[in-house]
Amino acid sequence: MKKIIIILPIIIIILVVIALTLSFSSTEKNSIESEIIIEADVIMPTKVSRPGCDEIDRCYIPSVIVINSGQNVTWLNEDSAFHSVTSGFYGNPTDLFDSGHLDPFESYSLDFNEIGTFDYFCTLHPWMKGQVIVE
Ligand SMILES: [Cu+2]
Repeated sequence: MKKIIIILPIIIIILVVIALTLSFSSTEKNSIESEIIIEADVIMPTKVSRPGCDEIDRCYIPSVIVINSGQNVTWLNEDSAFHSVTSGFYGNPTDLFDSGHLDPFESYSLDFNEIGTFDYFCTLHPWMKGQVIVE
């Protein structure tokens, strides 16, 4: 009987320590997950899968980006729908670049080494247009 009286508090202490360790490690994990930030130069914001963003020039933000030759542009799809970054115009792609369908929160990066104006669009949403100007 005496043994049980001694062992029981020890078991309880061990269980409490295990519970605290588990809860600490899970909150640490959550804070790390929420700190994952994808840096992007151009974003595809929410709701651009419906027409209307073109009227306020906010299908890609910014819709026109000016960079220096040799620089890189990263696009990030912040919408819940698929989008693409495809060179040219809807119905008239130029085959210079094509991200394919970008999943929500998927990003796409490209180096621009030639000076020029590069129009692009979304293959799924004809109203989505953007431009990269390389100086
Ligand atoms: Cu789109």
